[in-house]
Amino acid sequence: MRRALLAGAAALVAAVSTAVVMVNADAATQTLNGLAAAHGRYFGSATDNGELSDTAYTAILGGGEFGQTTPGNSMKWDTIEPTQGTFNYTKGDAIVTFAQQHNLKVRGHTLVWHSQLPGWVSSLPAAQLQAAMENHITQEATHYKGKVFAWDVVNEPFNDDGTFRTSPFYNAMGSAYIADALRTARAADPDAKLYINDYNTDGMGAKSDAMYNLVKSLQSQGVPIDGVGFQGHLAIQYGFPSQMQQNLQRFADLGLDVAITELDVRMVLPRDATKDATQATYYNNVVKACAAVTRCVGITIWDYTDKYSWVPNTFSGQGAALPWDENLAKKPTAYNAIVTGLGGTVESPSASASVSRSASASASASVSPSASSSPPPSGSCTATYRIVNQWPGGFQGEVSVAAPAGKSGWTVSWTFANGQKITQMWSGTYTQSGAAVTVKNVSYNASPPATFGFLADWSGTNAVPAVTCS
Ligand code: 9MR
Repeated sequence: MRRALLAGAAALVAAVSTAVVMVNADAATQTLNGLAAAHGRYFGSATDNGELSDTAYTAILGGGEFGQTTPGNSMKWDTIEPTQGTFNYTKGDAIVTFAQQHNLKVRGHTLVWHSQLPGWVSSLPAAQLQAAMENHITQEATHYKGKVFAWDVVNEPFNDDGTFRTSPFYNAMGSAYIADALRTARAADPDAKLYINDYNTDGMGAKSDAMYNLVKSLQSQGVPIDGVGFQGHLAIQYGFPSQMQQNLQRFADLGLDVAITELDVRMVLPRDATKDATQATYYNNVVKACAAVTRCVGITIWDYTDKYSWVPNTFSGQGAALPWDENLAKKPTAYNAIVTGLGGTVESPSASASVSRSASASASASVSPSASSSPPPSGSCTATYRIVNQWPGGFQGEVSVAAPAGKSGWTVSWTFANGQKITQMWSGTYTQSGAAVTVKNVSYNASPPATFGFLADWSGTNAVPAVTCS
């Protein structure tokens, strides 16, 4: 894989610099799923029932680019069991039928989730919740036995700070509902891979630490769990998740499959070439992170076209998150970044102006950032501090460190102006003396680029400090 990537990157650089037509025998037949399948993985897209009557849309969904699909809504509790004991599989079955006709494997999504729950579940007395949950799982997983290869058994069990999210299930059973759900799903469909799935767990951080600890604890109790899903709902304005590959790897090292289950990369509208190029590097980096982890079994984008993206309905003024635009046209930047991330090659830059632009974006994504035109002096480094998330009393921060190739070992320092106090750090070791903070690398990220993250307390004001790096 690494050889193929290096070869691809070298070929791309050659094509860009010489503007010679790069002949690629596979270009005509290369698909995202074909490239993924060459490494034993799938590349898929979510879909939904309303879209299946859009023939231009289904021509692409079922036309070979994808090898897997996930129903975006049609297997959720409110659709399947809208009133207690009455099951309606019509919508989920329609997706399965389409998938079977077009050679798409189906991930089942999702059996137990706090959202899209019918009112009757939330109104049940706590004492009846466990039986209702077990019945829902047993009925639905039995219905789809042999038709889905994996289930998101439990979806989004955590808050962003890593505490358990309250839900009717948590309120009635505590976190034990998770083990019970997994055991019930295993009994109903012993062949399906059983996953827990969440968002904002893509990189190292408090929330992914919580998922890691949960999974280890489930394993130590003998609870059936086969995989962890990382949704991958990213936004270019919030930065790329910290140490994504290492994060996926630590879960894989527990003997689990991992999967990118709902990938999209949104931006503040309108689109422009710079935002598209940044988005392309995000797609490229996610795909490369998965490709580098042997047990990363596949990648699903959360629908393939902006025409049917959930983003604009949820985040006002944001969108353009997917590799196909709202007219079902491929965006060369994002699409080619996925292709190169999967080890494929892109068309010659002379083929079209837009492909040329995307080729350079993909090339820079695949080539070491130390190739930057004005590198800082040897031995120096730069650090960028950002607030990832903030809530009353607490915040999550992240600092990325960049340096010319060859630097080994770094120290980042700053002085808080408003009494902030670090409480936890990952991918760095810190000392805080009053307002002064000093952070040094850990063994595995001594050579930049590196990123570390932390949780801290704050009150009143939470200014971004000036940061130095040496
Ligand atoms: O894509 C889904 C969208 O159509 C629904 O309106 C929304 C309702 O919550 O759910 C979307 O899918 C979510 C998925 O089931 C779980 N992770 C987050 C996804 C985006 O909200």
